[in-house]
Amino acid sequence: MRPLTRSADITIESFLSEADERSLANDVLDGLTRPFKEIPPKHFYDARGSELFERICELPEYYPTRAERAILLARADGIVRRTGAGELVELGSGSAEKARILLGAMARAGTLRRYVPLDVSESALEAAAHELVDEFDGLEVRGVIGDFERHLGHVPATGNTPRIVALLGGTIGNFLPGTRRRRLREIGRLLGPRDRLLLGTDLVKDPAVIEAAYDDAEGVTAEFNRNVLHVINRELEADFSPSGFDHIAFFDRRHEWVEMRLRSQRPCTVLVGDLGLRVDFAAGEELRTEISAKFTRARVEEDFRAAGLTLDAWYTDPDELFALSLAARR
Ligand code: AVJ
Repeated sequence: MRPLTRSADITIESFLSEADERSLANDVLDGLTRPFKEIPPKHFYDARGSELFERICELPEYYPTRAERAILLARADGIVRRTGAGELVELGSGSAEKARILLGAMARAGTLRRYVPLDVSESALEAAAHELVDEFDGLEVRGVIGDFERHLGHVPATGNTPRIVALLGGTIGNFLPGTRRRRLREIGRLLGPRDRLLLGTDLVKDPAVIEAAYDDAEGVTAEFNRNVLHVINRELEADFSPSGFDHIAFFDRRHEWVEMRLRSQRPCTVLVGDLGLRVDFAAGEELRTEISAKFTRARVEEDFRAAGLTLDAWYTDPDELFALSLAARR
């Protein structure tokens, strides 16, 4: 643990270690030596990947960010009234744009006390913390630099003020069903009896709408997808040729999730220098880079139930593109 910033209102601590830097190496070693190659989506997000993702959020085809924001704007006051929350714990806080809406509602209700962002990006967390303490009088920020798959134990315990633990943006959809329920159960352990989980989930809809959101006309998502190859090249001394891979995105109706893949145009051999690994791709062979699950209310309720949680409130936008759920520990 390394205290990075300490001012009157801001404390930021890092829990990233050498073990975490091995995470990409381990995932590449496991994922590229399987019969069906796969790299987990968390490795998209270096500085360039995060920038590309921000651009995706503004694309006309990519509806989830706007839909979720519309729900938050319409419902934040109601959510705060219903929960009495004065603390927000946000898992994967990024630029804290959504937090601002919830913190604003807490300020209006007169309950606002503390914001606990958890994110892997130190720079994003620092910047957000300073902006928010300037904006909200008396706000305390307790930042945790880490990964919510590994560092939930460093989130401070719940106190006297009811809190909202938020996992927004549809991030939960990146996990396969079993892992998803495990993550939800772990997150549930952060909840006291009066606390609530606020979960953002993209909803099942016309596959054409979903597929367009993951294969935009401008090609930003394609570049975002290929970015994982740039990350592997740089971090592990690999020699992928990103332009030799086509961007694939399709809605799997049976599993109700979007898959993104990278398809090798030609047979090729990739060397991953740091791992002493040689990986062969056949012509047309695909590497899975992301699943993004789409939900129905029933599916969310089943996942909560299996994770020791229970649905308390369900909010959607008028077009039912996206949903926010409040859940309590059972
Ligand atoms: C950040 C995981 C919610 O799944 O929609 C956007 C990532 N991938 N376009 C999503 C993403 C392709 C996004 N999440």
